[in-house]
Amino acid sequence: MSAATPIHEPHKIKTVRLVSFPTVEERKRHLAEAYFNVFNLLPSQVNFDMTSQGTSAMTQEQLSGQLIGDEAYAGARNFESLERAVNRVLGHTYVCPTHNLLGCVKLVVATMVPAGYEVASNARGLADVLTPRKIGLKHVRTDTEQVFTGNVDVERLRALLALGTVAIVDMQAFADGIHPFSLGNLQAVRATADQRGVRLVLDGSRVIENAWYIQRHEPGQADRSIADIVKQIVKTAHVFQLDGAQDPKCNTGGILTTDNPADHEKFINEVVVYEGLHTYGGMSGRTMEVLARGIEEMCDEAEVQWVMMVTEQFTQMLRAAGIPLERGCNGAYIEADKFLQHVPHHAAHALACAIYQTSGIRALVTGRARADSYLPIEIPRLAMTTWQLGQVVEAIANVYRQRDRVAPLELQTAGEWNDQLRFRSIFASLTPYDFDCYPFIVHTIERIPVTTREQRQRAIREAGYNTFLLRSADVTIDLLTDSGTSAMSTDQWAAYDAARATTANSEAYQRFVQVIQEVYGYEHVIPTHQGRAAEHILSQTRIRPGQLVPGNMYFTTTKVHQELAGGVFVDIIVDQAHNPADTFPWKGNIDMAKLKAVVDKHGAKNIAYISFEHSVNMAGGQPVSMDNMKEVYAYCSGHGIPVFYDATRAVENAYFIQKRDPRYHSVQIRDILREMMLYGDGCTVSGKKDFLVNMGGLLAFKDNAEWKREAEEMLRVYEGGITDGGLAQADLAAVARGIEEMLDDRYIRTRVEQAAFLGNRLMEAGVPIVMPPGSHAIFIDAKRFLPHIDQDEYPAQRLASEIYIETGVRVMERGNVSKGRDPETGQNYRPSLELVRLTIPRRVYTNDHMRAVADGIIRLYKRRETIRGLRFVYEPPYLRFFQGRFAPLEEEAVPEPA
Ligand code: P61
Repeated sequence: MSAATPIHEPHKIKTVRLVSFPTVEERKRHLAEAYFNVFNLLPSQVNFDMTSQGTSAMTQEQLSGQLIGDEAYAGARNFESLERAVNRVLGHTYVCPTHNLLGCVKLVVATMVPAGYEVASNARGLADVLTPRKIGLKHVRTDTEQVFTGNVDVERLRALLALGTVAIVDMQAFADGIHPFSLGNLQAVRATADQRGVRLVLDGSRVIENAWYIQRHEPGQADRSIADIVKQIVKTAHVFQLDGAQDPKCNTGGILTTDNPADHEKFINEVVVYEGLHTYGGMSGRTMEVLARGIEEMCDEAEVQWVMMVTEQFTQMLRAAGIPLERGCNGAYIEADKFLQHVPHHAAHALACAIYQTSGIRALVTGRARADSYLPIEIPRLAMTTWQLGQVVEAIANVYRQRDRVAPLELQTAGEWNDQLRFRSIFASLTPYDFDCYPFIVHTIERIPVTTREQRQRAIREAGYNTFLLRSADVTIDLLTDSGTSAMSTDQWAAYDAARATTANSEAYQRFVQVIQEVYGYEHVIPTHQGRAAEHILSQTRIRPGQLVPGNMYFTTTKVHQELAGGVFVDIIVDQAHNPADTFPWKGNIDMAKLKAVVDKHGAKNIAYISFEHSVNMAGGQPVSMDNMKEVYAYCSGHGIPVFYDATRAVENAYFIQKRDPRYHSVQIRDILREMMLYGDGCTVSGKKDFLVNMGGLLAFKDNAEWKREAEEMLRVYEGGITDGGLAQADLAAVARGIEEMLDDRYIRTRVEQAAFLGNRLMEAGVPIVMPPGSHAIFIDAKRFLPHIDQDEYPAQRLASEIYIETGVRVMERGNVSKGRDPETGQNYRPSLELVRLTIPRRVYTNDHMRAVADGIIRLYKRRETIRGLRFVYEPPYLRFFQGRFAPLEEEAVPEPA
């Protein structure tokens, strides 16, 4: 099992939760209002909440369980799911549900610890709940172990049990978050307990992490799976208890399991007193379902390996920065008194305040106010990327460098528990740390398939060497398109769920219109189900047969609709756009000379409109400059020619203006976009890109009511109602919310810079890509990657399929196959750009995924001479790239089976 270190998450992001980044001034205010106890801060005041209980990202399957709770008081189906999961994964027969881990402790104490008896345990933290119950805790952890520091000193335990005052032996997996036990020690404890007829009760809330340590460090365990080790751990205990908010990644809930019917009967008789009924135990049906699915999934080998690697790296990085700590199962436990040697009291609280003040991170001291001063920096499971965690490390190192300046806290209100403490303090002058990372945490994930080379070879052959025909179930990282593939946010989902369905007017429609009016400055807004629907209506209403439609390079669907309306597309993009190696920063620009030449030759009245695309897709995601938009608009207005934008990726274009045009460096994206749209008369948008939704589009006009009226006439016939355009109201609501989110400067920067990250890695290894890296995609220049393959042997098509075979990554051909044949000559167009597009979905993949993509392509590049071309075996007449099938040239031509 001790497989190679994972190189990327074995999942992609399905939904995100947005993070706010309060300013230093806001943080100081919040901290003062919180009495310098970060417990009192609200989640909205915190950027990263470094706690792992109930904060994990779930799988989409787990989340969907939330909707099928049957909420029956007795005999709920969800309880049956829970029983099945426990039987299968943990191996115990009987399950008693509880509202959470405290519920478990309550039942165990009530049924197994008579008054006057004690509990022996390897966890000190248990005292927090035993002391108030007047139950003594005998600490039996050994202090001689190096790795398995949670092991019990078996001799000491035996002696203790001989006294006859210990009611149960309690073992915690990863005791107090820091101390794992070994399987050998667990078995020895069980044997010792059996000799005395005492129950071994195991708190396995972090059983996964403990199992990983056993797999990694205990002799003879390396070849076993986590699932196998977990089951053995559980079966070694008489009673197993599990906090639903830990390893099963639920937000609450708990279970007590056993193979002993008599123990189980005691539990379920107590459960009605304290928790609920034996078939729900204080959990809602949905919680039981989410918990059941969490248990089913929690031993996934790839996921466990990934999570534990991330945790180890995180701890190592902090240690490398000199920070005194213990590595924990779920993060790093900083030794605050060593960190802040000049702070005599409440060092962990003082450190928590300093970290929040400088960076907005919350690290929390929980439980009873004790003498030890650990400040745990826990990683919420699967919710943060390694990029974010790396910055958390930097933020803490930033405090460490100026630790002598951290202000002590003066106790104002004392208390037994950490949450009760209130302090007075001053704000030390500390240099803040600014995050530059994704402004969201992961809310749910979707696991991604892992395939072998043989499986991929078979899959691509079955798909006729066309990546459009691959099943997504065979794809590990899907870079086919950024269209409709975004991860929605929880706010978008909330808007989606709240929208009321109707075929008439609605709040969702009104909000949609209002947002577009505000953000784009266009008065007339028409929803469509996606981009090509808007293109259809615009082309049909605004082109007279025979008219020209000059544009900055074609897009497939746009051009098709212009031609179906009788228009003739004319490419007037700057020459640089056709040269992949040219590094001109505005390769999306319209060439004014070409524009004027068309107008001079054909006359303004023979021009339908200018089709002006932002962040030009086919050119490699290349932006248009603000000056070019102004110039085109000024010229066209003077000649009575309308300018219609394809604003599908306008926000990404706005980011390039902010980055590359010094006059806009400190202008917000929202304002840049608004100015861009001023230099147009209307636009079409495929909402499946910038808008961060999976479906939607629109057509809008700045002020021409007659154009709107004509468009709505068509809309009713081809698309749907004028207040929905064929979309569900819920989709419109998600779009309206997505438009707000796309304008976050921090988001759009990380979005576009992710493409640059991928591009730079490829470039450094010599892989020829379209320069400069585009906004939404990296385009590989197949002509230079495979110079030995003639364009009529479809080098980009072959390269796309080879990338899939090598890496499991799906990409898209954009070259000779996409461009098609000249209807006059029947010959391939052989366009100057013969490209493969690696398109990055929004908020879905991390930089770790991108690194893996680049490394795979670099491997392929090193053996590029071995790659040959393709021939068509099936060629459709229109948009042949979607359905066409190919065969490798190196294989004999055999007739296709009928
Ligand atoms: C894409 F292979 N783009 O990039 P609809 N304008 C622009 C687009 O990028 C765009 C549309 C209009 C896709 C999907 C796609 O040959 C293909 O919402 C600049 O898809 O109708 C779509 O918007 C059309 C991929 C479309 C293709 C056509 O992946």
